[in-house]
Amino acid sequence: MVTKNADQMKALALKLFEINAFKFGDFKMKVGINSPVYFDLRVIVSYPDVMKTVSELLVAHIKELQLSSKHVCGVPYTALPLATIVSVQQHTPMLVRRKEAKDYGTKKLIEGIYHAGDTCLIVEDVVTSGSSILDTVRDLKSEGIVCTDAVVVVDREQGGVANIAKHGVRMHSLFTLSFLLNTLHEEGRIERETVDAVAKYIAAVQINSDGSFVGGDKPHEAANEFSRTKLTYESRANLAKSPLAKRLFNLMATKKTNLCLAADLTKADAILDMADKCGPYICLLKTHVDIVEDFTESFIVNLKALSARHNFLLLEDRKFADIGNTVALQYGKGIYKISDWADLVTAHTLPGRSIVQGLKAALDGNDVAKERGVFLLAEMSANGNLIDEKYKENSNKIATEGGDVDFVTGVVCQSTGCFAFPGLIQLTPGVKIDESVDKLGQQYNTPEHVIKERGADIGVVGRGILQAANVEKAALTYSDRLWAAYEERVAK
Ligand code: 5BU
Repeated sequence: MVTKNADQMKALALKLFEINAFKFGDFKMKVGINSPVYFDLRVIVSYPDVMKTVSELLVAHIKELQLSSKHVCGVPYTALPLATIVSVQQHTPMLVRRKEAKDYGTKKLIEGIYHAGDTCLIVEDVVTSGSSILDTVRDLKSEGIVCTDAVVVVDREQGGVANIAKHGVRMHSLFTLSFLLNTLHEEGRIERETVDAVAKYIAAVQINSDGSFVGGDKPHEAANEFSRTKLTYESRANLAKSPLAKRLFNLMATKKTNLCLAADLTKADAILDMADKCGPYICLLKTHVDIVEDFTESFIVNLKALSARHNFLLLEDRKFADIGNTVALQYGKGIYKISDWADLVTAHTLPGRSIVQGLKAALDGNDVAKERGVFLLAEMSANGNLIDEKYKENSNKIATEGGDVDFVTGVVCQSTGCFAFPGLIQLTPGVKIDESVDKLGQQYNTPEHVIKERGADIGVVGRGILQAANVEKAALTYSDRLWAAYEERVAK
């Protein structure tokens, strides 16, 4: 670890977290096991200031350690731009290792000018087992080049140091995973619980350089322990990228409710009455504003007042599905002016990323932009719906990758497998105490089933409450049962 520039190191750690160069969740790794933490330093090429800082720190590190070599060589591909900057800044010639030999011309694996006996410093972004470093070292060695040291940005502390040392290569890392975890915790970005869970995972999952695990099957058990459904809403609030997700997670945790009421009634007064009665037991009130027959602006004023009085958020279940331009108009204009009052909306992912961009565009320059969010639909409760696995996978990508993730609060879906990122909220409709179907294809599950088996964070209940003889009592029962199921789910 670098000892100098402590403030710069801390700032860089926070910046890397901010730009999603690493995240927490449940990620499939190359070695065939899931990991609670995932690094993707490929994104840094999009942030020249981060590239500059990382490469400056690498150069400082090389100087501090007095590592002198004739060449530098980056491990393909992510470390190539970093190695390039290091080479230029230090005036040290670079070598480029091809991943595959060309099948024409020179068939060379190593590009650049070198002689047998030359020394070469390896540059790498993230080290897990160290096997990628060893692949590069092997090819350099086969040309007679001597490699004794590697500078790396992040050491995941899963056996890499020892694995490469066995081949005579010393690893010097800017960051260890422990440093990153502790820094994020000190700066209030993640809970102690997350630090401990990841540390436990890392200790249990140590990898040999051939990709096998130290300790046989045990690592697989450790990998299963850290999934979004095991974490508390408080700790997930800290991991959320969307301000609305943070707010909703915290609201749920303090009010101790994960119930969303679907207020599917057609008269404004009936909705307001329901909101007043059920308000104390819900975290969200879901509307379909286009079914209200006597809509007026005062309905919205009254609904907002109830949401403030009882501390719940408003979700307009508009299910936007058009091109970005139309969606921006539907969200901000027309009779309902949804963006003026709905904290959250729902949208289909059918049009692709432009659906999120369209919604965000409607808020451009608006003060409330940071107080809005969207739930993306990745699955439906309707019997025979057309959503398939590929659609779900792509919906997850829209929700978790790219520049608009701060607007995505969660995912509307029916099962745990739709997304893994713990900073998103799973909203699951189709909840009723008596599991059944309705005449129009709705399929119901119990509160316990959706929370414990299907990964729901919030259960949406409409007719289960609206048609009850005593709606307040029904809301309390649903709220209690959903909450108890959540507490059981996260209990160790
Ligand atoms: P119910 O009365 O509990 O069946 O109402 C369910 C609500 O959730 C209703 O407003 C639907 O529009 C909404 N819903 C759903 O039921 N299933 C889905 O997959 C999605 C939304 Br998306």
